[in-house]
Amino acid sequence: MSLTRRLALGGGGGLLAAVLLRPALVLAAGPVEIAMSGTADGAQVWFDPIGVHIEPGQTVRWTNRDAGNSHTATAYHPSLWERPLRIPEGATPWDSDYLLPDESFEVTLTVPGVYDYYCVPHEHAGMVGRIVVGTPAADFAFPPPEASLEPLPEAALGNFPAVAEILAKGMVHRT
Ligand SMILES: [Cu+2]
Repeated sequence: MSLTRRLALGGGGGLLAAVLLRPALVLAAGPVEIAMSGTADGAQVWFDPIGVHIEPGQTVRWTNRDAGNSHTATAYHPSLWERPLRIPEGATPWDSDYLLPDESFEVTLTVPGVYDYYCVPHEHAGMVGRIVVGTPAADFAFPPPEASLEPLPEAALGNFPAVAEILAKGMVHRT
């Protein structure tokens, strides 16, 4: 920390100090919080926000705020139950395993791109979410899924917010 302070005070290093300070400010903000929620009777379940935009190196934290259900946050990846790849090539997939009420799980995303994830027991109820890291190309699309992998149900596919909406709003809440 003293290095940054010295540069800021030293004069002539103003631009460099600004560049060095920016990541520190982002980290000071802490993880981006995503709640796992549901109605009391369990009829509806969701992630909120369902879409978030972060910068590379930021951390996302899921917390189960649903007293009546256990949930997971699980990346779409062939290595996790043979699902289609819906995170960037080379990024590390994650699986929170079941989170009981008030339990949390966090992951730090460093590879820019689009990350789709789901809740294992509630994917068919449309409990999915999307994280955009950095700024993907305007014509971004996931690679076509291999036929051997289990495709996403319609309820999941229809729930992902558009990348453009996430970039424009920073955070997309469930409608
Ligand atoms: Cu769930």
